[in-house]
Amino acid sequence: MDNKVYVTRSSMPSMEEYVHEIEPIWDSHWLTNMGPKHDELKNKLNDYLKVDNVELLVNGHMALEMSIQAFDFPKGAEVITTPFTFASTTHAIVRNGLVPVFCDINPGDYTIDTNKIEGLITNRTCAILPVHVYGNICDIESIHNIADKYKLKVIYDAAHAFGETYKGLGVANLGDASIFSFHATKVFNTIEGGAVCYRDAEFGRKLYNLKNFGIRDEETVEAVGANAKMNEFAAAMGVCNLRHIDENICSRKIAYELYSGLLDDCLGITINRINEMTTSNYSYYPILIDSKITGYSRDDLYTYLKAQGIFTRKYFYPLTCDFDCYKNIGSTNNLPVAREISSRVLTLPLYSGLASDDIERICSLIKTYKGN
Ligand code: T4K
Repeated sequence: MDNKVYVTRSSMPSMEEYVHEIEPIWDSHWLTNMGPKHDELKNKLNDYLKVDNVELLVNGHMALEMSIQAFDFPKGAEVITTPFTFASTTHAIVRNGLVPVFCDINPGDYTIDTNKIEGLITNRTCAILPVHVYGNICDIESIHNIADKYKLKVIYDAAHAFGETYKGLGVANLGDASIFSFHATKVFNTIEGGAVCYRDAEFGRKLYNLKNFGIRDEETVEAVGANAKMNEFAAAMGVCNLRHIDENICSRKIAYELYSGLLDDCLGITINRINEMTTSNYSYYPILIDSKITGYSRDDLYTYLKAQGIFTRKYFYPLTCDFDCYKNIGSTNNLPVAREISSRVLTLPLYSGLASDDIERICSLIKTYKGN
């Protein structure tokens, strides 16, 4: 019997449901370039996320990269961001010819530490790019106050925060733009895919253009765009998965609460507490290991669980500023909390349909492990 458990598992509709959804594509022969499924998903997401403006893209990364491009920041301008994230966040800044300026994170929810942002602002700063990491919503009030004071754009990497609300407001409404990932590993997937929710109609027009080579009409190309369109098969997967999103989040919640109950009294293990103002999507289950108490390190536990067929992940280690490709990026010394969390965090398996037996086995392995 294969009793391997991975950090996540893609949510999928039944095969019959998906086949039914893609049948019209065989009649129309319309496979991509903003076809009917693309538009249907876009409209449905407008309703689900309660936003006025959604643009669909080929993946979350291009959603982020093209959003930054659509703001037309001057080359070499600085973007204040977090290093405690997936490679995509930092790459999207650098691939636009901009300079990431890394800010430390909070020890409680691992989002950007807003007390440390102002000290990083210079006359070259053009934007703040925070991440709602693991679906933990950033301190948006402070971020928006700083952005207003210094006239900076705010672009949220909301790749982990699909469908969440903060104080009753959908997170997709936050900032000048919020970017979502619909990758296979996410709470809501279109196989590969992403979206940008935004405020300004002119920004939306530019973004739409950029994702289609910058083409305005058959004879006019007005910007150096790329090809970042969502195809019809991906959109059809999204239409199906959106039908089941609430039950999937509910299943994740049950798994999340089972973990939290079982690990609550585990000495040396800190669990991620959800902010009471947030309705969570339960996208990840990070724990922090305090080796002074447990007697073993995060890496020891990772290796031990792997040997038992439990494939946890070190999301997010290393910090992006420590990647080989960013060795000469400038000062990255003042990130004590990010460094500490990154060296101690382990993300446990969490997905819709994860068996309670598996969660109990994982927690029992953690609770009985004494180190090597
Ligand atoms: N911003 C942030 C903060 C992000 O976290 C991400 C992506 C992005 C931006 C960019 O969005 P996208 O361009 O990806 O839409 C995964 C995902 O590929 C990536 O989307 C995600 N963040 C990141 C945190 O995790 P890997 O390299 O760890 O994935 P991988 O292939 O090791 O898969 C993890 C597990 O998921 C597997 O062990 C099994 C399961 N799985 C995987 C795939 C590919 C499935 O069940 N089905 C699948 O099809 O990056």
